Amino acid sequence: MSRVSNQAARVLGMLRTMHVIREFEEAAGRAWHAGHVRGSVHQYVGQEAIAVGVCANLRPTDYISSNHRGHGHSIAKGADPVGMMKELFGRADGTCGGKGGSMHIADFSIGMLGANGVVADGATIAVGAAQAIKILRQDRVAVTFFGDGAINRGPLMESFNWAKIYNLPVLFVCEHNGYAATTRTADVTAGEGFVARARSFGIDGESVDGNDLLAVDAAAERLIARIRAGGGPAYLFATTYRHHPHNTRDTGNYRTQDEIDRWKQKDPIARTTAWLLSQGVAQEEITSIENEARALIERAFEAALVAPLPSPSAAYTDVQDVGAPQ
Ligand SMILES: Cc1ncc(C[n+]2csc(CCOP(=O)(O)OP(=O)(O)O)c2C)c(N)n1
Ligand SMILES: [Mg+2]
Repeated sequence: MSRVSNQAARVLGMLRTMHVIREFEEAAGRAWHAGHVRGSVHQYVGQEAIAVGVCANLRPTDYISSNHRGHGHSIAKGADPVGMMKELFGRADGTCGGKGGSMHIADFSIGMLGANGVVADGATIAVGAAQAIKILRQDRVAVTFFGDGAINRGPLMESFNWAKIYNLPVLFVCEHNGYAATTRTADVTAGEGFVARARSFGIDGESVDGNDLLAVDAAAERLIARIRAGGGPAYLFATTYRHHPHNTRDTGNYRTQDEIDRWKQKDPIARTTAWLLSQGVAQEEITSIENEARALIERAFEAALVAPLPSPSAAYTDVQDVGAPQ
């Protein structure tokens, strides 16, 4: 590596993860359109700086929970993209044995408690984990990623309330991309809005430009340090944009091309790259991490194509049946 500051070296590592996420998401979209993936795929392209900036401040023992747009969160927390691609393809050696698919990737070995197809329900899981951390007196934090659409769902309100009442070590990360599927969230959010909603439960934090990796990283560092020190729940409100439609089934005809183009100019990867170049990182170094990410995901795609499907008998394992009659 060329001689650069410690911060530039850290940011270069984060850029690497952002590229892996982007390549993964583009490949996942191609895989869906080619018929290799059942259900639908919600791509995280454009939002990478949030998952990466937050997870860079977490330890392997910390927990995250996620939503339907969870691939980026999983990769940022350390999940293996090859296992994840196999999971999307429903293969036996996928992250969850091929039984979860895109919206239910979980990997407890790295503290990834699960993506979740039910809007806002991931928050309840993180709060439950944070409650366990507190009861067991562990030195851990839990983070939950959710979209601006979750702001109007009851489970999130219950999560805010419970987290505050019990002063739990949990960071609520709202990824404000302006839309809940085809609906503009500002049009359907009553009261003072997305930040006031958390504040009404006594939970405060920071609002950041979610496409600015350095800003997300710095805010997450401050908030997570406060939580670790016993400060209780905090809120990170990050504004961003998804480049693709809501999911691979969506035509996306409720957004103008002009709006999409304007946001693409604020692309978090391009901005991070520009910052690194200004810090003296060589272009070749950046190109090489980009190429490595592409090659990794190409390998993941090829591996997923030839991986075995689960045996039919696997349908009867991993089913939660605690205490049911024999
Ligand atoms: C309880 C519930 N209601 C509706 C849906 C259908 N649905 C899936 S994603 C989504 C929009 C979510 O928007 P947001 O939380 O802002 O996340 P984004 O997709 O923008 O990342 C909706 C309405 C659902 N999955 N769960
Ligand atoms: Mg949204």
